[in-house]
Amino acid sequence: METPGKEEISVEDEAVDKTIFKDCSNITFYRRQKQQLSKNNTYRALLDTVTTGEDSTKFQIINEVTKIPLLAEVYGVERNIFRLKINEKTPLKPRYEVPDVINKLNTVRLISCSGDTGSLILAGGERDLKCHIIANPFKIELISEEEVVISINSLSQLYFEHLQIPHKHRATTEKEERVSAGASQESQEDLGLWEEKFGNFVDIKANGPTSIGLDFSLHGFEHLYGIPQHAESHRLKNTKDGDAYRLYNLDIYGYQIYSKTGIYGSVPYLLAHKLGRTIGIFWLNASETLVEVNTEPAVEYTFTQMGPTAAKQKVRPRTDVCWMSESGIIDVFLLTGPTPSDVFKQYSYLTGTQAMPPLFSLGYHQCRWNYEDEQDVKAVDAGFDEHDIPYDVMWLDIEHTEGKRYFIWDKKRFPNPKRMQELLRNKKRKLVVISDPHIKVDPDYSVYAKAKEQGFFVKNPEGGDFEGICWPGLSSYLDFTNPKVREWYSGLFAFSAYQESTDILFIWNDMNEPSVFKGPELTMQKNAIHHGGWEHRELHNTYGFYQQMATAEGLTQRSEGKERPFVLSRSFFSGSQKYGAVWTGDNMAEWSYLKISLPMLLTLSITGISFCGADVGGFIGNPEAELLVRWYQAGAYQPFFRGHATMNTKRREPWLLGEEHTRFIREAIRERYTLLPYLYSLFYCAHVASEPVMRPLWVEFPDELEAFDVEDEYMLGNALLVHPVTEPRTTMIDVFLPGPNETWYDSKTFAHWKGGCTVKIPVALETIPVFQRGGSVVPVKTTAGKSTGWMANSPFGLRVALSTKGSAMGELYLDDGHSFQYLHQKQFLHRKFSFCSSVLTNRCADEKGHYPSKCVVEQILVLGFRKKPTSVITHSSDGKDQPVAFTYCARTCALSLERLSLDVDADWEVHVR
Ligand code: NBV
Repeated sequence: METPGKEEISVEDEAVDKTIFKDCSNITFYRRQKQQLSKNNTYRALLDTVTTGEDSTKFQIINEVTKIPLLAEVYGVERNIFRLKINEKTPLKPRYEVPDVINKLNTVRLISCSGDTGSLILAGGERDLKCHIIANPFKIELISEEEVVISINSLSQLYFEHLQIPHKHRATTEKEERVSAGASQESQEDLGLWEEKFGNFVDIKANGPTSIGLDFSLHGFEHLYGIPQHAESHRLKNTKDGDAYRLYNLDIYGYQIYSKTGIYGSVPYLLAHKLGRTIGIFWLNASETLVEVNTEPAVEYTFTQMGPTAAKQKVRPRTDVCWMSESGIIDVFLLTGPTPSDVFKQYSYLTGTQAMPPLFSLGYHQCRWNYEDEQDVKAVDAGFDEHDIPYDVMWLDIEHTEGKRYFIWDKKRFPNPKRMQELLRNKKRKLVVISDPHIKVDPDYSVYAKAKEQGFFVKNPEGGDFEGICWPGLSSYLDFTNPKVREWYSGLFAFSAYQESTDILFIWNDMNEPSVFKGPELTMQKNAIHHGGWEHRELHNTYGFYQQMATAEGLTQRSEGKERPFVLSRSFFSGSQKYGAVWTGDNMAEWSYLKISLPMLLTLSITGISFCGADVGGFIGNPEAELLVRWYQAGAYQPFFRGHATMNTKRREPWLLGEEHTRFIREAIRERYTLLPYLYSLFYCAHVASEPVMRPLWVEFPDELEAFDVEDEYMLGNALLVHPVTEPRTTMIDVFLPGPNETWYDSKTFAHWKGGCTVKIPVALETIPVFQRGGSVVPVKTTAGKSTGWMANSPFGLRVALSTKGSAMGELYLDDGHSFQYLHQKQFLHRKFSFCSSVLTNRCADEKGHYPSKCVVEQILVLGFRKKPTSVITHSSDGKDQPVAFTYCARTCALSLERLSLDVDADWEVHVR
C-alpha cells in the first residue's frame, strides 16, 4: 500500500503530541497586542473629517502617540445590521479584505443627527437604533430604545499595526523599529515583527507586523455562544490571560476536549443573549484570530443614606469581548436582533442559509477508513439488509484511490467502480468518496500535470509551487482561492472527466485546513502565496471553505444544474452552510467525546451551520458496545448521522456487537428514518427561514434563565426535546423540561409533565429520552424502509401533542428530495396541520408550491386528549364524511387512529367528538 504520509504521522489510538500546536504564549501578535495595550493607547476620532455618502459615513481616527490616521466607515445594512470597517487611511498597499463570504448587501442610509461637539449620532434602519460616535477617546455606542447595547473600544483595545516599508528597503535601525512597535523590552525575535520562530519553523513576514484588534462591551449580557470550532462547552467561558479562544483551522487528531484551541473550522461570529434581547457580532477576518471573553457579573450596591426605595441598586452585568487577528482589516458586523430568530436571519442575510440537502443525505451514512474493496462494500451493504437496518450511503476513504491520487480508482481494490455503483443504485443507495485538496507530485498524474501547467497550485515565497507532505507523499495544494482554479476543479467532477463516476457518487473533502504533515502546526506555512499575491496568513481560515464551494459547484454542474450536491467538508468558515455539511473531525471513542459532541453541534447550529454531525462511535479507538449504542441513539437525533472509524480499529458495523446491541442500534436508526419527514421539513425551514435544525434550549425558551446554560439536551426543531444518554450504565437521568406553561410528553411512554421543572426519567439501554412539546404536530413515516429511496411513497403518520389549551400545530415540507425543481418550478408541497377545538385540519401552508403526492396519512396519534371520544369522523374536501375506528387509552390520554387513508396533499379534517 503506497502511503508515504503515514511514516510521517503515526495513527495511534492516542491524541497527537500537543507541543506541535501553539498556545497564546507562542503567538506573537497576541504578545505584541498585550504589550502595547498595557501602555497608553488612545485613539481620537476627528469629527471634522466626517463625510456622509450613499452607503456609509466615513471619518478619520488617529492614535494619540503615533498620529497615524486610520479610516473608519460605518454602514447601515438592511435588517438592522451595522457594519464598521477600520483600515489604514493610506496603506502602503491594499490590506486583505475577505472576499466571497458576504452576500450582496443593501445598505441603509444613515442620517446624522446632531450630537454634542465631541460626538456624532447616526440613525437609520427600521427601529429605534442609533450609533453614537464619541470623539475623545474614540468610542462607538450602539443604542437601542435609549439604552446602550454594545460599546466599541470603551476599553481602548483598538489596535492597528500599519504596513511598513520592508527591512531591506529602509534605513531604520532595528532598535528604532522595536521602539515604534512598542517593543523595547523584548527582542524582535520574541515579538515576531518580521520573522517568527516556532519549534523548527521560521515564518518570514514579507509585510512585517499587520495585526489588528478591537474590544466590544456587551451591556447586560453574561451569556455568550458561538465562535466554533472548539471542543468546548456551548456557553463561552471567561478566558484567562493566555487562554483566549483561538480561531485557526488545524488538523488535530484526537483533539483535546474542554480546550479553546482552534480545530478544523472557524466561524468568527458570536451571539450574546439576555432576557429580552439577543445580538450578534460577526468579525469578518480569515487570518488567525483570538477572542477574549470576560464577564463582569452584576453587582449590587447599597446606599445607606438614601430612602428605603433607593436603598439598593443593581449594576447590570457586562461582558467584554476582544477580537484580535493577525492580519487584514477591521470589518465587523453588529447584528442587533432583538430575538434569536432575528439574529439568525440577520446572519444568514450576510452569509447565506443552509443549503437544502438531498433527502438521502439525512439518512444514515456508513463510513470506515477504509472499506477495503468492492467485496467489502458488497458485504457491508448486504449486512444492512440482512439485519434489517436502513442505511443510505456507503463511504470510501483515501484507500479507494490509486496511491492517493484523487479521482483515480485503485483498480486492484475496485476493479469495476461502475458495477459497484450499480449495485448500490439498485438498492436505492449512494456512494460518497473522499477528495482531498493535496495533489500528489507526479507528472504522470493528469490532475497534477494539468494544474501544474496552468499554475493552479499555491506558491512558495520563492515563486515555485508549494510542496508539502500529505497522504500521497510529496504534494502540491490547489489554490482554491483562485476562481479559475475553482472552475477547473469543478469540471473534474463532470462524468466525462471523473472516470467511472456516476450520479450516485457524492464527495467528501477532508484535510482541507489544509493539513500539511511537516508544516508548522501541521498546516501550510503562512508565507505561502495565493492568487493575487496574497499570503496564506491572510486567508488561512477560508481555504477549506473554498474547496467545498468548488466541489459543490462541480457536483451541481455535472447534472447541468439540476441536482442538489452533497459535500461533507472537515474545514469550514462563515458561509460554508451554503455548500453542504461539516463534521467534528477526529474524535475519540470515549464517553466524554460523546458528551461534548452536543455543545459542539449546538454551537455550529446557531452559527449558521445546521448540517453538522460527529463521527458516531468515535473515530479513534474501540467503543464498548454500550457506548456505541448510546452514540447511535444520539446521532439518530442529530442533523448529519454517520458512523465512522479509523483504521486499526475493530470492525463495528451495527450488527457486530451481539444481538441485543444490534437490536438497539437498529431501533435507533429506524427511529431516525421514521422521523425524516420532520427532519426534512426542519431543513427546509433552515434553508428558507434561517432557523437552526438543532437548537439550544435558550433559543426556543429565550425568556427562561434556567435554559441559558443547558447543553446536555436540546431541541430538534421546536417540537422535540432530546436528552441523549452520555454516561455509562445510566439507569436514571434528570431531564429539564422548560417553560412553566408548556406540557411535555414522553415520546415512548406518553407520560406527560408540566414544564418548568426537572424530572427524573428511568432509562434502560434501549431508551432514547425524547419529549414532544405540547402544542406540536410532528409528521413521521409510519415505517422505516431499506433507505430513503424505498420510502418515497410510504405512508405518513402524525404525532399530535396537545397543549394545555388542547391545541397543536405543525408543518410538513415535501419535494422530490433531490433536484432544484422545488426552487425553479416551485415543485413542492408545504402543508400545515392544526388541531383546535377537537378538529385536526390539513391545509396548504404555501400556495405557490405544487407537488402531487401519492402518499397518505395512515396514522394519527393524539397525546393529551383528556376524555374518551364517542366518535371520530374524517371529512374530506369533496364533502364526504367517514367514521373511523380509534383506540383510546385513558391512563395515558392517548388517542390513536390507524388504517386511515387521507391524502397528504389534500385539505381534510378529522373531527373528534
Ligand atoms: O482519510 C483518512 C482520515 C478520515 O477517515 C478522517 O475522517 C479524517 O478526519 N483523515 C482524517 C485523515 C487521517 C487522520 C489520521
